[in-house]
Amino acid sequence: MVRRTFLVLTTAALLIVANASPSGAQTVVTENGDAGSVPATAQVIPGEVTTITGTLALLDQEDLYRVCLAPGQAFSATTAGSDIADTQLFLFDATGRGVVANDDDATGLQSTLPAGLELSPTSGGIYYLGVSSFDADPLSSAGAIFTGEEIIDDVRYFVPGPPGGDLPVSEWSFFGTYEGGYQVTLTGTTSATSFLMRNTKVPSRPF
Ligand SMILES: [Ca+2]
Ligand SMILES: [Ca+2]
Ligand SMILES: [Ca+2]
Repeated sequence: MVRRTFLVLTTAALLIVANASPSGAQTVVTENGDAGSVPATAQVIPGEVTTITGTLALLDQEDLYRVCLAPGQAFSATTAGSDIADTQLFLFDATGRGVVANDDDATGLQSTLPAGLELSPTSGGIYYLGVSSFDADPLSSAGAIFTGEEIIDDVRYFVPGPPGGDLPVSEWSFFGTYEGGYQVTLTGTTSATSFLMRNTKVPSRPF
């Protein structure tokens, strides 16, 4: 009986592990309450994610998610198909400093950071993805972060610039005027645990 119980538990555990990182499967993460506005309060997504769903409102103008990106530029994110009428997307590095952002993509008021975008990071690891209601923008202690602009394929992307671009996001401007649900569709994320295991050198032990 004890042995059978152990076998059942072991099988269940293996199934849970097998289902934890289904390769190529759709992995939907739902906003847990209200995702925070700065890295310390961001909602942590430890595994691969292909869709994030959440809401933005008058007193909830931006949501930040901590994700792990795979190396290369497979990362993409888009709010296409969201109920909320006008979004913005922001990518920050592990320190909370701005990397790249988009307000309106090629098709309208939703936001897209496409795969292979030359402004996207090539290094994998921890990043923060922010979605906001237009026109709530991230600020550092020195001011606005995304003040630089680059036009690629007729789409305007934002990059960090003065006065606040050298410092991490610490608050947001209070100008988000749209409310509603959003869905962010992503590619190029990975499990933070497996990424760290692959990229952490284990010191060899002397015999
Ligand atoms: Ca929210
Ligand atoms: Ca929020
Ligand atoms: Ca927009």
